[in-house]
Amino acid sequence: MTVKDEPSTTPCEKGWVTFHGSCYYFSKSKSTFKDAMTECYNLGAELVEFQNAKEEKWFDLHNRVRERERQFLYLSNAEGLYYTRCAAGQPDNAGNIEHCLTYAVSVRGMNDAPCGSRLNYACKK
Ligand SMILES: [Ca+2]
Repeated sequence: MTVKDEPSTTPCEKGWVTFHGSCYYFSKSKSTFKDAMTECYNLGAELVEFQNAKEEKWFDLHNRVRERERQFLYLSNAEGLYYTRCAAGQPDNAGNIEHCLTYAVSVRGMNDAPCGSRLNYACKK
């Protein structure tokens, strides 16, 4: 879905943050998983999906310093994930209704959560 037709040295648009050749947009509002996916798609991006531990570390640090949000919706699809590190005890599919993945800054790891939960999200392109 992501179209990468710009050189990695291209600066990100206003409101986006650069890291390793990608641009990140941190939502100011909270959305359901479905709405967040649509929002990112409309911005020509996708929900954030870490490719490796370095990216996760940067994302985590960035949020601690600047964004102060506790949990982010995270891209999860049927194609499998490149990189996941779950928080302790997760995924637990609590109540049998947690079918979407989030990144929990507070515990530095992934957590499964209900898809209808309204959370912050980050788009990446
Ligand atoms: Ca959970």
